[in-house]
Amino acid sequence: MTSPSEAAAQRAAFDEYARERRAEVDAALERLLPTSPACPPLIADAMRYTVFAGGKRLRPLLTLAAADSVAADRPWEDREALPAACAVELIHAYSLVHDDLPAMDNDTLRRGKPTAHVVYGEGIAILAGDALLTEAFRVLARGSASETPDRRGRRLRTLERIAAAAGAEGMVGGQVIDLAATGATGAFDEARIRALHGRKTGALIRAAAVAGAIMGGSTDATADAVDRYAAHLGLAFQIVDDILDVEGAQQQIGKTAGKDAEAGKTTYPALFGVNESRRLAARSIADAKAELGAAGIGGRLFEIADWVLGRTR
Ligand code: GRG
Repeated sequence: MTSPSEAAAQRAAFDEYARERRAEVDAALERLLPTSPACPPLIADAMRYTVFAGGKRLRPLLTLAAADSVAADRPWEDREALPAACAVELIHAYSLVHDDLPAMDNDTLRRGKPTAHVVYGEGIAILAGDALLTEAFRVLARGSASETPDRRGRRLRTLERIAAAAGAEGMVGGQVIDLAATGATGAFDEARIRALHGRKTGALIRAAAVAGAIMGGSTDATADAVDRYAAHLGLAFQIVDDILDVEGAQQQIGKTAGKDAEAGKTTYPALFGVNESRRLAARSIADAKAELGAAGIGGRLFEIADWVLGRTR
């Protein structure tokens, strides 16, 4: 049994770990995002506006924590997952910019700030999303003269996995299902909501974690266990997101609250109520941790699971 003081110390250590990894990611993103005069200053600004708007950095944290977990005996300098961590965050940023557009969710507020198309206009917001997505694959494609064949192979597997998660078989496919279903209240049962979320939110979360495992040098069996962990985690993340949309004060979640209900979207709280949704999220988190336990994977992925369940924004 963990005592309350031990639990507090563990939480503080995790907070410190997350802070350090976020700083690593932020510094790397700052380095790799294009600047003027290599590109027009307007697009450089619009890309940075979204990337540095205060996101939680869940996906890159997952990438780095998965790499840490499978390569715990190697020093941080040896870790090779940072480009993949940045790539998933760039893809995430693109997806939010495009999701907020008038043609999609038509949202004017995200992370407590006006959305990119409100600030830069629709045309530049579309192009900023395009450029963020493209830049992600540039980062993943970049090798080095000293790269070993093993690392090149892992990098290409990572690139392929992230591309599959972002495209028509993953996030884009999920967004298509979501667009088609908007307004069709009652059309979704739990299996269909799960399938929707599995693509729209889950695919990139899974790819983020698996990318870390691959770049950390894990075996296929360990990467598969990380994948199963992240599938449960992604579902819990989405259920919590749905609950926050019902319960969260706009100020706290930083986006327009109650949008799901207004748009007639079928969500977990709409299907099951808030209390049962909370129970389902907790069950998914327990399932996620069980996958790690069964595969003998330690490290920060456990604490990320707790953080996802307890998050308030
Ligand atoms: C436009 C192809 C395309 C896809 C968009 C991800 C997505 C698909 C839409 C976002 C809509 C949404 C609110 C989904 C719910 C879960 C989610 C992805 C929330 C936002 O992710 P966070 O909370 O964002 O990790 P932060 O702000 O922390 O980076």
